[in-house]
Amino acid sequence: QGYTARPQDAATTSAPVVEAATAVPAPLTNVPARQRRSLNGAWQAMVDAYGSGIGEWKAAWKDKTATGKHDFYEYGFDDSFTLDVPGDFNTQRPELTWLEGSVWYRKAFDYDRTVASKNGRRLFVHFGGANYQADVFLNGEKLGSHEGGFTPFQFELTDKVRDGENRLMVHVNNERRRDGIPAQGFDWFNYGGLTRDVDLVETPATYIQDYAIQLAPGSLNQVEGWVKLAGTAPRQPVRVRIAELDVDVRVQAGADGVAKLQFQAPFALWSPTNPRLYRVAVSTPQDAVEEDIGFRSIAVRGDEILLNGEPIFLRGVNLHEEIDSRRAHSQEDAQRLLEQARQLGANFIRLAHYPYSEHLVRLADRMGLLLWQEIPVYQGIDFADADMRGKMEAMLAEMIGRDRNRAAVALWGIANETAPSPERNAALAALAQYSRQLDATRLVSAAFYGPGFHGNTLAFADPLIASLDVVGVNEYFGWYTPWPVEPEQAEWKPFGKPLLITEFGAEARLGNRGASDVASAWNEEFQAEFYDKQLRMLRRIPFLRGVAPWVMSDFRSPVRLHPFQNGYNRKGLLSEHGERKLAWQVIRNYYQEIEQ
Ligand code: GCB
Repeated sequence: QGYTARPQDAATTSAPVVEAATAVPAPLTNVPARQRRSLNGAWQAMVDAYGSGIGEWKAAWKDKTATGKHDFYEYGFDDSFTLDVPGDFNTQRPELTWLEGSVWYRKAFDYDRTVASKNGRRLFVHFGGANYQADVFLNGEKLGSHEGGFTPFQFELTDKVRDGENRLMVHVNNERRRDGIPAQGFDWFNYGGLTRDVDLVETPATYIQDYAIQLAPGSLNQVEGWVKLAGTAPRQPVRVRIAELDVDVRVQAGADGVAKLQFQAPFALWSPTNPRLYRVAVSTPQDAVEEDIGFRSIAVRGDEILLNGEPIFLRGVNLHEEIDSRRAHSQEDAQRLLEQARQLGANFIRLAHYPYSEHLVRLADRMGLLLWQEIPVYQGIDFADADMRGKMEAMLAEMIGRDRNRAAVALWGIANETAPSPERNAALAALAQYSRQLDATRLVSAAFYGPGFHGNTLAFADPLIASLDVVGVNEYFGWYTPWPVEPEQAEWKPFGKPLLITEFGAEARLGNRGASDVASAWNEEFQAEFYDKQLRMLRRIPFLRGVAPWVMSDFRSPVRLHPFQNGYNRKGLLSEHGERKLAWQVIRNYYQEIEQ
């Protein structure tokens, strides 16, 4: 079914969650370091707006070609067009702009099965992400399905791959669904397709599936982690080396393939001002991977956030994974997005509202930008749906499984603006717990919409707060809701936990100029004044530990109908082309003031 079963015990531990026997194996971590062959590039494609090829009747996945005189099939790739992978399909051909339906992709590859099987090699196809539902076939046979548009998944081909030419086919459907995550309503463009890298990955019979090599919570020099092997012979010696620090640790994996790890080293700690990474090598007698890992501690003390034991203020900004009005997907795209944040003076980014490409997260590690990464549990999720918990947990596990060794990631966001209800409260409290079980080294947070004024007081209550380390508040005083008092008069009631203002913003169209008190003019002066007023309030909140304006750049959103919006949410500090609005400088100045 594409997602793993929910572990029954919710105890907090950083040990890996052992998969249920029937579940699809978790994807390999650190794919860039594996022996792999990229399947990026041109794929043959076929548009199937009604999704009619997936059933038994038309069965496009059988990928047949007519031979006899009376033989025909109502599908065919051979004379079709191609789409670039990775990339959303909507922006590659004008007739696909508004498609919310199915596209079939096909790619041929050659494989030397004889050599591989002689050497006991296993073969996987790994997808960085496909929005939203993907059904994957090899040579007319189904490998499996995956639900969720922003997290990685893989299928094993070892027993199915042929010697010589193989045809991989993927049916990707991006219909918005009532039972989806996100559900049907969301304020961004529903880019569909194979939006991220696709790789063939070869491993030995028993391979290094995943590992956690991070500082133990509360420690600045002690690593507590694990390495998880998958395969037929999981009892193997495991070695972890960090040459620069003279670390050479040998441990033994048990029958479950898990080797626990513990060592101390005099790390130069990772931080935004010194994003130090160390080359870490993990090996077994059969397998070996390496990558650069940063070591740092992130913790909460009362209402403070501590980075490496020191209080930190998060000078943030929100992003969408969009550039040049398409889905961003490459290293170059990531570079451009993160460079904008750096120029703003940010040390923190909220990756709204879904996991981003691995390129971006790895680059944030190197650039020293702290991240909040979240799953798209956004607004109108149907928490009463019996399958919802399993889906949320699968997405969380896939996100954490990919990025648990990234120092940049400081917070896991489990939800954005969900309405309290008994089902929601129970499901998200369990999800917060599951997040700690998967990864005890990150803070758990969620963003709430609110709060409301009672006289001068801003009081805010939600049962979910109790389950979180950090509280994220999205507020739009001066835009969606009027200021009932002067900003300086606002008194925030403490939560006893750190507060992040995870969103605040107002719309302006680049180049519209005029009076600063007329929202309906969509002008830059109004937006700049909005931020001035906000900062007059925010500067006075004693337990405020960070802010993130909504949003870095104007982004496409079909729910934005005004002619000035023209299909874009215009709350960007930058236009969709990267041009600065007046508000950009207001935030830039604020961040310079904080830094000094
Ligand atoms: C919000 C949402 C965000 C929207 C934003 C807006 O509260 O979290 O996804 O885009 O407001 O502009 O309305």
